[in-house]
Amino acid sequence: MRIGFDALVGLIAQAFQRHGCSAEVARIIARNMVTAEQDGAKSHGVFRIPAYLSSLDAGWVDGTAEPLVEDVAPGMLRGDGRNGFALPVLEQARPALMARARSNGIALLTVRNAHHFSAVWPDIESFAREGFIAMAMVNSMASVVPHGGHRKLYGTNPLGFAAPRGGGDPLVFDQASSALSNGDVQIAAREGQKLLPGSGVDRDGKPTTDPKAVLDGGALLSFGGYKGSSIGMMMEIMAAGLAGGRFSYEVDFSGHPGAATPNTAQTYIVIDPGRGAVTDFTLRMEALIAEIHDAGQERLPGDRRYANRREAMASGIPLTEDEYAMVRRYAED
Ligand code: NDP
Ligand code: PYC
Repeated sequence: MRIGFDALVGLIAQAFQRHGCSAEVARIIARNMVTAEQDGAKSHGVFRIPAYLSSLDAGWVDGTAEPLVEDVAPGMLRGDGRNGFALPVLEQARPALMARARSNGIALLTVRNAHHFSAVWPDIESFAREGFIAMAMVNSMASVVPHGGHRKLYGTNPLGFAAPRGGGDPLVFDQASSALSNGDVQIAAREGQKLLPGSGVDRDGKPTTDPKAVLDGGALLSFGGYKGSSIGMMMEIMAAGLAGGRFSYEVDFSGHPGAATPNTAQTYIVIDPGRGAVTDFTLRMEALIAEIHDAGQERLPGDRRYANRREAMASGIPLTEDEYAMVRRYAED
């Protein structure tokens, strides 16, 4: 079946309000989740509803938290999620962040004490639509073994990057620093698929391609060996370290059965490319992209999502009958 964006947001927001979120927070999370679903980012779409709601039910995350955003330096804002979700903090800080980037050339927002449980491209794509370069750095809960190590320490810690183009959709990539995200491991387990070799280890530290073994006491590996491991480390430093939040290994769900969302940290950097050395940054972007295509790379990061979005905007967001039934159940129960 297919469903319209606003109708799906309405149902999901209803579910979140039923589970203790304020109307504003419910709307922000629901819009974010439907944005992911619309783009075919299934690992962070409606699939996430039960885990979000069980975190709320466990009293682990405060769905009514009022974010605090402090002005600490001309190019720096400091956010505190007050144990709520991260997205309301970014939403509150967004106008000031853009104003600072315009006046200073660059602005940075740190967010501590906040739960980020989604993809990061929705956080930054809109900055690029306003003409900015933007980056998102997020740390998560321990599920990745540092390179050569023997226990999980880093989160799957995504890095997002967005830059404006000379027309059309911005160039955006958003990638976990692990071989794959926890969300995709869960989907692979549900669908009986194997993981690629080199993705994870089982509870004894032995390489495995079985997603259930990774989830059942095992761990993920970084993408690209020691290089990806260093990116994962950098996300810990740039998110938790800089913001004063929890490192991924400091997230302790044990007192809150059902808790799933990581209470960690995020850092966003927004840059005005007009302050760089070129007169028209987007012309340089187009020159680079033309060369990338000429060199043989057809698909750019974001192309798949944008194609899904166009189709969903024309014909509705595709959901399986099971997904739709799940959404309705949570909205109406
Ligand atoms: P993928 O490996 O699926 O994709 C990573 C990036 O590469 C995307 O921008 C994707 O574009 C692009 N891409 C994929 N295949 C190609 C290709 N063949 N050619 C060119 N570009 C390509 O994502 P991950 O599994 O690493 O991460 C999935 C999501 O999980 C991310 O959105 C991330 O933010 C989220 N996540 C969130 C966490 C959190 O703590 N909040 C933790 C970990 C992950 P496209 O999207 O268009 O396919
Ligand atoms: O898919 O790895 C993941 C993830 C962690 C937090 C949110 N998504």
